[in-house]
Amino acid sequence: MKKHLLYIASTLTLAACGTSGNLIKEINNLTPTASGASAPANINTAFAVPSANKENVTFRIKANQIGYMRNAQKLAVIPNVSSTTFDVINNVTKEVVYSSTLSSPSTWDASGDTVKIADFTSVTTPGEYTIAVKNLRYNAYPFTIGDDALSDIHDAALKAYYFNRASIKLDPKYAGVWARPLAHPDTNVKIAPGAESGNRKVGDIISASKGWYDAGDYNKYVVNAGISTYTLLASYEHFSDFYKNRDINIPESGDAVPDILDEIKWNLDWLENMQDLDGGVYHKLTTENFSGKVMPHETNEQRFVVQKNTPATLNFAAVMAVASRVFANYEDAFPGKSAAYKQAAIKAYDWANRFAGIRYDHAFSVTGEYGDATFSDEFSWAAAELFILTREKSYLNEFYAENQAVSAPSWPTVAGLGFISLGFHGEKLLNEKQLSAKEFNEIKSKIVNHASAITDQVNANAFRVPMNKGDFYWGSNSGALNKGLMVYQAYALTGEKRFLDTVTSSIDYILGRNAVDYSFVTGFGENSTLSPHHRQSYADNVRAPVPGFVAGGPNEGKQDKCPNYIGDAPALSYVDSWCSYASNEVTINWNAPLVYLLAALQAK
Ligand code: G3I
Ligand code: 9MR
Repeated sequence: MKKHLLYIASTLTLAACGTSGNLIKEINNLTPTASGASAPANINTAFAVPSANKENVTFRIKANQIGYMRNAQKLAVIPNVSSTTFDVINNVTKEVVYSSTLSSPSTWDASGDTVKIADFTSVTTPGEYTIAVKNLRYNAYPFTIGDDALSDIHDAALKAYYFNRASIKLDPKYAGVWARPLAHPDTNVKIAPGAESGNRKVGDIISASKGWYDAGDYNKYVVNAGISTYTLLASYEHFSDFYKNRDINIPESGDAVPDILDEIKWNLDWLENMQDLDGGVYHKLTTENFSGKVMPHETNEQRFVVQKNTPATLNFAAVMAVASRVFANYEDAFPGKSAAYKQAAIKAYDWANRFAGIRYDHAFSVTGEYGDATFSDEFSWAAAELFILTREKSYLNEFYAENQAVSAPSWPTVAGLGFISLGFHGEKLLNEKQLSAKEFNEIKSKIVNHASAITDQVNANAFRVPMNKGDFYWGSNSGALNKGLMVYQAYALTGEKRFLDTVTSSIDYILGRNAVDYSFVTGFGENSTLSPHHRQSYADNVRAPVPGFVAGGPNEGKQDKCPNYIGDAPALSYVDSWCSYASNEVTINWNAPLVYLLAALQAK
């Protein structure tokens, strides 16, 4: 097994194998060294890599540091040296297995780098490899080619949600070195000023347990939970065979329900309690201020539910509608849940129609804002999901009335999610005559045209990645992933390989084919994110960060004003430090498309 995958795999299966105690102890005692001399041989040697700066990233080969599916496109970015060829080397035999010509140089305006492309798509024999180029001091970080190459990282990206669960003790059996006591039971949550209604007064207590912490902070936000929960539900709905027997070692593993649905249900259980009796949904469950850099059980500030509003309520309606159709197949395990989700969705949608223009008012607390000013996309998405669930034409009419374009989704821009669901269910709706052929074709062509534009952009890009100069905002890595998510829908509808190549490029970008030379997923890759803005990772006295989280990524806004950003260019605006909440935080909405794409590449 690859050494950089070892500690995560051992943590995922700690209880089952019982042999990894020493390894975990080694991780615990590990301290970073410049030389790497103290790093045990089987540990992620990222600890040995000096912190990145522009000088030491320029002359690295940038490639996916984890792995490629056997039949996937395989590209690496090579600095602009005089060599015109490259070699792929088998890391075990040290033999050159493939040599070919580099592309001509091309410049990426987002980073200022002039680079060449090495294309080794035709290497399909499973194994451990690296890439070498004459006159370059460093080879590529080692990577795997094989059908299982992305298996462990997928499971870790999904398991990251377990590590961010509120209202539960993380048992060492499941959490390994990242175990922690129960925190935030959230059974004693106050109605904040502005959140009162006929039957609930300011200061009244409600219970809204469970759910996932949003991010590096410990608050829970409905808008962001919406897109995150949807994307995980879609991952299950689209790749249900892939998830059938996947065991990610969470407390529910081994029950009659796929682990991914058990994990999702943890958040649905919370979301249900964020709906007021009148159908409206609170924006967030939060403290007034962000907590200190402490473990969750070390905080004890009062938590509140804050202001019902239109976008939170529509996010809730959409997710509950999807949950109702997905959990309909698990009636035995969760009797009555599907029906309850349906009722909650309809009630929320009706509330949003009655109160169609209520924005989030950020007056009460300074924690996460997730403020959104335009709600057409939320209406469109919720209507699409309610149509698929109920087959009632009025919802389809409302979907059309919003007249939304397909775009890569993000927390404030969710129209694309409705198109994903309609694309996936389109064939069935067509057969049932719920959609006309014209309607289905129109939905398909909107998705395909969008995916073609992204794919053309990738093919014209010097790094061959789905990132333009203007794409480096807060959470840019989720932008790369959500473009892949949308393009994958075109692949599912057409089977065209060029779309799958773009999806592979999204993943490759996140795992190392980027200007800063990082694998942005904690615990995976020789040079991976080590110091995310994640309170648990910071405060737990474990050197290794909680694994499986993707960092936000380069953000030219640099709102945190931290020192030591790798560079000023947009694609270089990243620093792997706790300080950098604007480029190095983790959140549930950024991890969800990572889970989806890693499943998609393996399940196709
Ligand atoms: O709306 C503008 C758009 O018009 C413009 O083109 C674009 C280019 O910069 O910016 C857009 O606004 C950005 C907004 O996100 C919407 O994407 C802001 O600049 C940007 O500062 C804002 O960042 C958000 C950040 O909170 C600050 O509010 C992130 O998307 C969001 O992911 C992040 O979320 C936080 C939570 O509040 C708290 N929990 C952690 C989480 C992650 O850091
Ligand atoms: O830690 C907070 C992080 O979770 C948020 O995403 C971020 C933006 O809202 O804010 C962080 O908190 C910072 C605060 O906004 C400003 N002072 C420093 C805090 C981090 O240490």
